[in-house]
Amino acid sequence: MRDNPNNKSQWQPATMTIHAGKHADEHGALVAPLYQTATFAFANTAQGSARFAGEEGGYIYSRLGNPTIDQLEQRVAALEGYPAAAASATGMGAVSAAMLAFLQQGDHVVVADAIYGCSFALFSHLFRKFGISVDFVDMTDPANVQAAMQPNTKMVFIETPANPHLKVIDIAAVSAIAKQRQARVIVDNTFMTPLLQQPRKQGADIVIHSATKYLNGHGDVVAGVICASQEDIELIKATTLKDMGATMSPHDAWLILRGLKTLDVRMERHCKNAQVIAEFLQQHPHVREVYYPGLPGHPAQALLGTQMQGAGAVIAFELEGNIDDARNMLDSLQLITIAVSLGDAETLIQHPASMTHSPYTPEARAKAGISDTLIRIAVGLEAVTDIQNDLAQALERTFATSTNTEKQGETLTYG
Ligand code: 4LM
Repeated sequence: MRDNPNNKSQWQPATMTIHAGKHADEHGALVAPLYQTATFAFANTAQGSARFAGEEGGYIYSRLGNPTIDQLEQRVAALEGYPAAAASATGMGAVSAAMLAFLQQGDHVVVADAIYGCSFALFSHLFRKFGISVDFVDMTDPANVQAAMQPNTKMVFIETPANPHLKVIDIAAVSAIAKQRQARVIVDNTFMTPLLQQPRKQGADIVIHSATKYLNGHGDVVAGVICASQEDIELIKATTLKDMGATMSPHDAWLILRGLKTLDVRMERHCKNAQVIAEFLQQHPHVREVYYPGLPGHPAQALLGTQMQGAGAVIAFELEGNIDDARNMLDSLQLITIAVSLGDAETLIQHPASMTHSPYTPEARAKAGISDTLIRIAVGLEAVTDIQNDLAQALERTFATSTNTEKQGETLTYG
């Protein structure tokens, strides 16, 4: 049997997506075996108690550890450049487990103002319920982070590029501010993947992913991953993950290991397709504004090539007209699927104000610049001309019949 090629940090990322963390298999299986088991048998009581006491290595129960999940954790940790990782049941499981392991009543957290809707709900409702105060600030200006820091600030949470309209935050600048106060910096790297951005290089202490998205890439799993130092991961695994229990299933880990093998080629195609679609939307007469880091003039351009190695494949755009036009445009699509999520082979489109960002109050949405005419498209892997043609026909159909630019349309009030 050849050497276990674990975490060969000199490999290129494309090689790591296929080989990092691979365990040597006694039968020589090419693909990681799926250990679809809840529990592991002990040879005797002495072994069982030694494992529980931490005196002997080995598996106990799949909520505490599983060989298939271990391989995934080691692969993602290697890709992100951290010593360790912990897999979780969902991306939200990763956000909550990674943060609550280090927070307690009376602590304060600084959070970017535009983030995924359920992360907003977690911070603005649940955290507050347990006595953790939160300030949401526009982190595109790091001075706002400096102004929000308090003596009890323990964590700074960044999403970049941010959901839904791709605000880009300078991770190094925000990390430098957080470090002055010994606050941990946590970056949600879901939109970029470790192939396009490795926040550890800019000073992030913890990186989380919704592995539901690009890491898995095939729309058939809901999952998350946390990457950090060995010490931080041990603490997260021993507390919030073990006892709150949002751990990953072995089958999901096995599917993500399979999906990861094509991450490099998928991201290349995703980004190429997205650039074409962003440019198409930008020149369209019924599109008022396009938010995509790959377009000239986007504030992210200064960080492209340094913090970000690519612009990703999520685009947000402001349609002319009102909410009825936005809805009509989505309902006129024939190829593109109306669905939340991103990172799948299928191009997905959604209306943030009434879907992913409906947990925001209308005031918080307005403050974060998430309007009723904002549309988010997660560009997939189809032939780009087919994606573009579908958008073109839906826009044409919407505005050929629209009288809505004259009237107000409904204003969303829920949240
Ligand atoms: C969506 N997003 O936007 P799970 N972090 C980011 C996300 O976009 C998401 C999560 C965490 C969407 C889901 C419906 C930046 C989710 C949460 O869904 O818990 O794996 O990830 O469309």
